[in-house]
Amino acid sequence: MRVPDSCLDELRTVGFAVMEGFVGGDELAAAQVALWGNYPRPDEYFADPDRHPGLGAHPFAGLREGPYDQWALNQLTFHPDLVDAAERFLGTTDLELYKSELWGKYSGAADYEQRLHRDFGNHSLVVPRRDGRWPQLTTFILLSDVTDRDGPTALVPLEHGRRLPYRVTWLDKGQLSEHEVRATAPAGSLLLYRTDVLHRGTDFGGPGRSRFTLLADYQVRGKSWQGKMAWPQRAMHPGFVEMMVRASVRERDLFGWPRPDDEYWNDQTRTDVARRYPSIDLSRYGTGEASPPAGPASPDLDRDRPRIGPVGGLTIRATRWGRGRAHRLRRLLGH
Ligand SMILES: O=C(O)CCC(=O)C(=O)O
Repeated sequence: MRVPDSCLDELRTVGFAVMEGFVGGDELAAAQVALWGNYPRPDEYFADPDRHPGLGAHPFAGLREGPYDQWALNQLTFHPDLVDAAERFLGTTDLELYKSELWGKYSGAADYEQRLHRDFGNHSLVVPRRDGRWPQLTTFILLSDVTDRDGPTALVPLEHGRRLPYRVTWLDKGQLSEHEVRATAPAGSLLLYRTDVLHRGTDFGGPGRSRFTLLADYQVRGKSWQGKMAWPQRAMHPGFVEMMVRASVRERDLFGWPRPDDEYWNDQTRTDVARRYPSIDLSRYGTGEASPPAGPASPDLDRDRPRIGPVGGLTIRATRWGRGRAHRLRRLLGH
């Protein structure tokens, strides 16, 4: 479901927002089933936790970097409504998916209680700009219900954290706890927050509980001081090959794939890339077709741009890329 503007406004002003019903139905069910290709089901785990020592080695032991063997999970990390929300929040179509992680937690496996921190510590070499330029968007798609007893993320609205300097250390235990808001929501919800917002993981409120989330983070493409994962380092994973074969030109772009008009493409690279990714459709690469160009990197600049559309229910901005997108959409929709 499309992330409403009110959610993105909240993200801008409060620093975080929770949207219920972001995904549901078959999409959510397929992702939930796919979890069991990566983790033991909760009843299996709790029947004998000692059989799964790896999950309790430390609080981050349940983290799995993308891609995954399951398309149902991979595809959620660039769900069209997530990309659309990232485009609107970051104010540009020139984006990259800079991290995906799956996180399974089981009560008693580890102590998940954290102290408040901001995520820029390991998402950036420097610090966020306080004027909001080049923000990073971090998201959690909840794949299980998260009640107060299921280790919800606790977040502090920006107005209470803003005065604290941008340190990369964790706050003292209990500091600002009176302002914490817990992101409780049903499975299928989306938690969005910024890397300058204070937040922390919390522990479970009882035995036999578990929490499963899929994290997908977006930023403006090409800022060398920001990021977390290097996709080439994950490119030999079979899930990555499947993702690139099934993804659209736009979706590949989110991973930093060379754009259709990049001078990288020639007969040799098209032939050899097609060997590396069997059955990939490279027909649009190296054909002189315009690439998704760099949009403005400031939300304020982009928000003021004139709009084309709506086309197929989407409001598209009158950028070069927007015009191309509108044209392709109209062709697809037959008008
Ligand atoms: O798992 C969570 O709810 C938050 C975890 C977190 O903030 C972190 O590890 O940086």
